[in-house]
Amino acid sequence: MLYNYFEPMDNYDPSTNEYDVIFVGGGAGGRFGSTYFKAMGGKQLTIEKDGHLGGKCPKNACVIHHYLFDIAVELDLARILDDKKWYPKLPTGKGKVEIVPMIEDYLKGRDEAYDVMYYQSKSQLNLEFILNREAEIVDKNTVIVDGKTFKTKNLVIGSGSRAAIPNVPGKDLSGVYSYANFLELDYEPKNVVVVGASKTGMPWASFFNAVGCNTTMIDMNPFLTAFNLDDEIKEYIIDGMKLRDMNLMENTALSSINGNGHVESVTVERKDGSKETIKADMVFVGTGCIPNSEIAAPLGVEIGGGNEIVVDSHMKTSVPGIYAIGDVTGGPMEMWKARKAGMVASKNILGMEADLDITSFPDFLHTTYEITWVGMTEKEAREKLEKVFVIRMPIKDYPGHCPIPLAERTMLLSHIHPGLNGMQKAIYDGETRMLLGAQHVGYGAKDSFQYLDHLIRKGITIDEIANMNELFLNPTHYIQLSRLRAGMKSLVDLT
Ligand code: KPC
Repeated sequence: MLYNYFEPMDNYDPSTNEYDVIFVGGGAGGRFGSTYFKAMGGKQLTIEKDGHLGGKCPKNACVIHHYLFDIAVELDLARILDDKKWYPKLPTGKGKVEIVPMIEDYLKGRDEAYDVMYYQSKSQLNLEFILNREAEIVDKNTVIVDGKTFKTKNLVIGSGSRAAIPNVPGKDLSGVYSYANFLELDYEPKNVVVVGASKTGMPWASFFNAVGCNTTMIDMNPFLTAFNLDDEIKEYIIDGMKLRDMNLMENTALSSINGNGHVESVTVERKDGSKETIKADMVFVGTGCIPNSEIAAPLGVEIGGGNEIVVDSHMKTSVPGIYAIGDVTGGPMEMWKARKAGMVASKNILGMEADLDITSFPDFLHTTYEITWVGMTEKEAREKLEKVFVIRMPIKDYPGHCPIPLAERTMLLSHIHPGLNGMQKAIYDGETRMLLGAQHVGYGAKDSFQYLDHLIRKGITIDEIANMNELFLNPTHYIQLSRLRAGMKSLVDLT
């Protein structure tokens, strides 16, 4: 290891009289903003209160989320094929697999990720930074760290967000977790209630179920309301969770968490007022995040109703010279937004006008499937446009079991358990022939959705997609399915 992240770590030139910009927060926004600023020739300093760069992504958010997803996918296949083919029999009953050793492995890997962040930031990107100490913001041009004063022309706040825990009785009992303290888990839960069918709640619930916990997931709204997916895709996702024996309760609110010291049960209330108490030794809360704007409030910047720092598309706050980026500016609390916001703030500070557009973006969600989407749903397209053309797999009215879609990771399911091998569709404007949107449930498509987002913005047509060079078999079947219809002047659905 290159450094000890429990110790203060500095990498700055103490002779600097004044910086062009100080970034408060060395998470994704601060690190990418700083890097862009430096690359454009500006002088930056990044101050991070944690002992590492990269923020919550490597600490307790994106990376652990994907780590648990990967394990859930492996275990999902092992459960589907338990004691069949060449799969061994899982431990008794539902086959509880221990979580704590997984966390131990994760923490070892995390140290190395921190180390890479440090090495890259210092040795490759030549960033100036201070780690493991709080920044005391005096005014927009003055920041104090450990009694030392740093002067700056501009300030960028990237102080992130924290887990929002519902204010219900029992919220402070031991056994109540969110992403933020999950890595402190030191026992093996058996009965887990996940609160919030969110981007965090869904994968964590799927993970708990896959390791063999009796898992209940509740949400006060109908499931997946917040996600821009067609109903048939939502049904496929939820049916997949039910098939795997999860207890799913939508339109159900958390009333209280009960126990004496430790969680023993959870009381929930349905929309019709009926209540139910569910046995639980763990509650996992996935009900969103609150921006950490408190650090900026004394500066007089406008704070919104969700505790976020209000910014314009240039990442400017209401106070000239103060910018804010990432989660602290509110939703969407996404990696692309944090990093791009850092870049946009840096450009604007250096006089190159740039805007952050958050109106549309590709998105994803995990259960034991990877779910990705971009652009318009079929429903939205049909409401807005005269002629809509859709391609879809599996084939809706196929009389037998449809083994397609099939590609890496679903080959076995396609052949042994057709129906579990995913669902996908793409939506075109039948008039202009332009791609409007796409949705995918399966594996391995997430990467391509980043590029699909870009291609949709560029106005890619079915004819151009039909002319692409596919790598067959492929997780998204969009190229070949589009080509099957692209010869038609007037497109006819292939669903
Ligand atoms: C994958 C990994 O460990 C890095 S987490 C990314 C943090 S940053 O690059 O600052 O957005």
